[in-house]
Amino acid sequence: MKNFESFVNSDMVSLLEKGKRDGVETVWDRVEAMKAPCGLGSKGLCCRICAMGPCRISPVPGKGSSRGICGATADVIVSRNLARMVAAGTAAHSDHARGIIHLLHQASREGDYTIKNPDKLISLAKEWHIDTEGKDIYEIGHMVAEVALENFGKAFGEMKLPASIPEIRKELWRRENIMPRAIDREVVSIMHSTHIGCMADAEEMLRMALRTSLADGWAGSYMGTAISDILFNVPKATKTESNLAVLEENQVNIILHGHEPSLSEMILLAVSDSQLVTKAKEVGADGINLVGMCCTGNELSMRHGTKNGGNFLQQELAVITGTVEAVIVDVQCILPSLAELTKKYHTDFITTSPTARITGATHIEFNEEHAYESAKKIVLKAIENFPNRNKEDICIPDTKTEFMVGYSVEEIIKHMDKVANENEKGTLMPLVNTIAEKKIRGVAALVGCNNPRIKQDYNHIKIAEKLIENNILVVATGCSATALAKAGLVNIESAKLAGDGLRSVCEGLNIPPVLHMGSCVDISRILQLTGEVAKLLNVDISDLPVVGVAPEWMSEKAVAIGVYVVSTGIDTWLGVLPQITGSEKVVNILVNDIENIVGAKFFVETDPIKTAEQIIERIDMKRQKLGI
Ligand code: XCC
Ligand code: SF4
Repeated sequence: MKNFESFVNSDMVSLLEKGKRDGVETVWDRVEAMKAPCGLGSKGLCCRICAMGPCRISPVPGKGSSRGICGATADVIVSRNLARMVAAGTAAHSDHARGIIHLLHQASREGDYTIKNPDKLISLAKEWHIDTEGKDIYEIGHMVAEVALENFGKAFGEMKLPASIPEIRKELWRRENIMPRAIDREVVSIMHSTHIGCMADAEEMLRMALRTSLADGWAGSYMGTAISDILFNVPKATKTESNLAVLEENQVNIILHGHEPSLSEMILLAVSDSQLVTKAKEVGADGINLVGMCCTGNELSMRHGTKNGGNFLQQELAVITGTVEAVIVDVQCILPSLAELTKKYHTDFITTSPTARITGATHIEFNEEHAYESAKKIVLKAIENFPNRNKEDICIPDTKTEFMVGYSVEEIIKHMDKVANENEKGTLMPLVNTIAEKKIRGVAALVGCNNPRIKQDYNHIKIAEKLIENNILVVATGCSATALAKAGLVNIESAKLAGDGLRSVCEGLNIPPVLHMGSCVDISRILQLTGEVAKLLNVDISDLPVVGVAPEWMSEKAVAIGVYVVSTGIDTWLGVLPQITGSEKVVNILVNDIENIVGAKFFVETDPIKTAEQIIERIDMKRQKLGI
């Protein structure tokens, strides 16, 4: 490996050099060892769903096989493969939500999990026509949880969707037969239809994918966020720091990585347990330093201002610093390589969820019935590991960045209330006005992962810089939000990098030009924002000057997200080519024809500057159509 700066920011180079010296392997070594990706797989042309195969379709017409052994064409195979990615992504987000809903179901006044935001609970109960009159808040919580759980396996009709969806959008979904029925049912439908000998029509296959993805965005993710807010509170704007320099030389460093707030909220409590803090001092540390990573990092910083160590591609680098006593993980986006890597250092690698057990890790199952006790046990293990640190061989980079976080829709409204007219208080109308006055030209949602095939964070940063310079407000979640936070774009001072209009809005409201709206499940906050704005204007979401961008995506969850964002009526840019180019038909549906179905489409563009230019053009076109 030669030029480290071609795949990470300069502040991470020292860690890659240390890794090299330590003789350990990282994701970038494996990218190199993998050489060029499989040509057929990249195009989506490989099918292995039955034992007559695996079958591969030749990408060159007239050369090799044009059909699988069952007769499936390239269109069929590519569309099936894509639909299965959507089903997997939907399953991941929604199963996360199911876990949170179970917590609400078990929440009690005396228990480890309590209801921190009764107002949000009551408003959700009212929205779902649950009778709250004279009932105890925990009884209401129990009932809301039961109704929420029905959304997974509802036997008949449509599922319960949020009030923030404009009626006109729901009519469109019904008309196009993509109105979701129940989360589990949609996932199962895709698994059934992609079985050998079922769906062999690319367009209908994709329609099922659209329907499933909507169950993810507007139900799985949406409920996950709402009920997390009910249990752990609605995020408020707060300042914190990002990047690996938040690791502390003289403290027990714990990296908490994964997705579900059920674990992270308890670990957060445990690290301030006085007995454990005393214990940390006994082993020679100054204290316990909890550092979030990936979406768990986002969940923690959103609600508590916990420091964020970084995004997806920094999990191995964190270990290489030599200062991490434990990497504690639950589910999703955890590199299994951590098992090997942590063995080369003193770091304990602790898995906690039966959903993601990893050979070579220490498994301490997190027991939600005795959550606090479980969390303390896990933290204690980290503390006991502190004396094993090799103090002679550590490397903590020095760059860390302050950023603002916590912009739930509720918090955005609160900020705007300070300047709103009396009759517009408590609404998103001030945002609508700034868009109508062209101070804000449009809104871009930057979301999704890092992908080691792209220089870490590069696309996220370039696109965001260009957009805010052109008065486009950026709202960000997931690893994208962390990338932008590290780059210094998510603080109040960065308003000076924005165009005049956006800058004046940011200064007036005291907000950054890039609003950190949370984890990937929290993209539902962005859905809520767009739905409510569309309702205020009495238009469809597809009429708004709003776009989605996933500049460095890699996961199946990101595929489900991209598809539900487009199905919601929001044009979406992908910076990484999806594995679909083996079917001209599938490509054509996604970048063209789908617009006739849902009023939005995909754009694939790997160049960040061109991406931003296309977005600006498209936003201007939407404005023109709206007559603003
Ligand atoms: Fe995972 Fe959510 Fe992607 Fe980051 S952005 S790599 S999915 S942690 Ni969700
Ligand atoms: Fe081959 Fe058809 Fe079986 Fe796929 S389903 S592996 S294309 S025979």
